[in-house]
Amino acid sequence: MSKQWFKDAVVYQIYPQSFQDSNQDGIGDLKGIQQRLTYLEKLGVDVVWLNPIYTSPNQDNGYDIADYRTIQTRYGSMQDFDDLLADMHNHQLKLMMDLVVNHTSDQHHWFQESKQSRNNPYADYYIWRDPVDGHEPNNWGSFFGGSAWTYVPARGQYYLHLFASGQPDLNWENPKVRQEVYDLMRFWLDKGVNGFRMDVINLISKPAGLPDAPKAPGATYANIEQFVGNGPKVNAYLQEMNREVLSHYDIMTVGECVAVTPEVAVHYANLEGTELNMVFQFEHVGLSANPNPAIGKWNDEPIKLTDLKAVLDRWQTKLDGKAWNSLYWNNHDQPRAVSRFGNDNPAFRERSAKMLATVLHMMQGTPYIFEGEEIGMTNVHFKQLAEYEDLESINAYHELVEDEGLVEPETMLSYLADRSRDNARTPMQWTNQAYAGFSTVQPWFNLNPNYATINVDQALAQADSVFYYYQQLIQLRHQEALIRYGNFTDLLPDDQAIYAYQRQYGNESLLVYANFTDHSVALASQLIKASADHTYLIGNTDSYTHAELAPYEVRVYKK
Ligand code: ISL
Ligand code: CA
Repeated sequence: MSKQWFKDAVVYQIYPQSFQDSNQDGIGDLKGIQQRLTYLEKLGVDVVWLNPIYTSPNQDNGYDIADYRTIQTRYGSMQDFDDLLADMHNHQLKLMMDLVVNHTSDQHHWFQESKQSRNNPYADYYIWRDPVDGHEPNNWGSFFGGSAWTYVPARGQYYLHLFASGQPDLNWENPKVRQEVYDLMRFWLDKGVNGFRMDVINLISKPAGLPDAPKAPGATYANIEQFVGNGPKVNAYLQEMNREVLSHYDIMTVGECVAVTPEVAVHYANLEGTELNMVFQFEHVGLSANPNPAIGKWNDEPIKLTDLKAVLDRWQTKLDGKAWNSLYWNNHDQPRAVSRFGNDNPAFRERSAKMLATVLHMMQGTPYIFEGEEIGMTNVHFKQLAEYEDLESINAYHELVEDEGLVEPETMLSYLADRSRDNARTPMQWTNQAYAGFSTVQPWFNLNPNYATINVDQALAQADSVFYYYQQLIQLRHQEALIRYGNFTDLLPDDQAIYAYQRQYGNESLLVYANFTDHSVALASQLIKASADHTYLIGNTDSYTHAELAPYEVRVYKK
């Protein structure tokens, strides 16, 4: 069972440019991370997932890699990396790297060669197509706006980029490309890294023939999010990668999978371990997208609890015994959990952050905590476009407001405030001092002004802080096989206010009752009865015998 440790682990995600600056240039770096390892140890997490730190022109904050085997200078040197890895292992922390191999940067030397001609050694490393009637080969829109194709006169052809034009898609049909990827994976694994988070890995095999995708009325290009995922050869490629690389190391893998359903995920994350250990699915964070498909994810409507429960319940029950779940509320691409699913009003922030943490950490799967989540960091609530940094947000504003006129400026700013990826990317709030202890100079990206009250120092000084609550949840997971492996039943799937579920393992039982609203809600008699022979385990108030749940209250009972 030595290869099963991923099921017992809790992962902490570090967005390196926003975690800790050690050399006072305003950008987080590897030495900064090293300085904070005792903090992570105190929290009790087992694994760190580090977003990309490789050489990159940073068109997409490192998800455009120009050299897979060097460290981006602003983060430090390879020596700094080796030191960090060794020190993490000293602190009993494992390190999971970000593997971005659906695409490279257009600055990668493979692409620099590939674009020169149709007959150089790298000519088929990317996806090139002739123009059709003088324009793009199909109607695909990129995830970041505009066409997914860019024309290169030297070849008289277009190349495919599902993301920015600076992120050309690799041609996985070419066996040489696959071997290059396996080689670079071995490079990091041989250094002793403990796993990979694989960026958009279910996009590596494209739909056969690259046909047009359905296009929404009013849109210039087709939204391909539901169209390009899970292509015909993706399982074969992952099995090959597993045979050639993954199975030779004792590591953990999680594949970020766009448009993935439990039916498909049971293959990717199968318990026989022939592909990956788990996937990141998008169904819960994709709820309350805009009703107009041409506007895509941009909206500012709250999520309906019954919809949220339906999604999470489906993943809990359909993977049980067949595959393994990942559990997350947020990451570097998502708004902050407490702002989106809880309530970041000071009256409810801490209580709702603890409630959300409990609901997630008591489920079956491997929990992921995004930096700052453990102190209840909130969305930044920017008011102007000029405050944004993320190309997805900025491009979406220009396209939807200015080019297509589909959204009013004020409305779009409200959508961005609610959903922009930049909400996750403001620097970590360590102290209430200048620049929040992240740096001593103006950081690369604005801090959330609420660092004056929401910061690590404060959390460590407050006995009942969100931080110490996460610490307890992590300890409980480590102690209780019931929490790690028990099966899952939703006790009230149709309730609009309460999420109540049961976990069972052998003759042990766990009950979780959570109020997702800002008002008190009576507990159904069925729930009171169910808990009668259980004992109280953890919760965010001391009202655990009351017949109603206070606003955002959560209680866990065990038998
Ligand atoms: O961020 C998103 C939600 O709006 C998605 O469109 C996102 O781009 C998609 O989930 C893929 O994300 C991953 O690959 C991107 C990178 O920009 C993201 O940061 C990364 O997590 C391209 O490499
Ligand atoms: Ca720095």
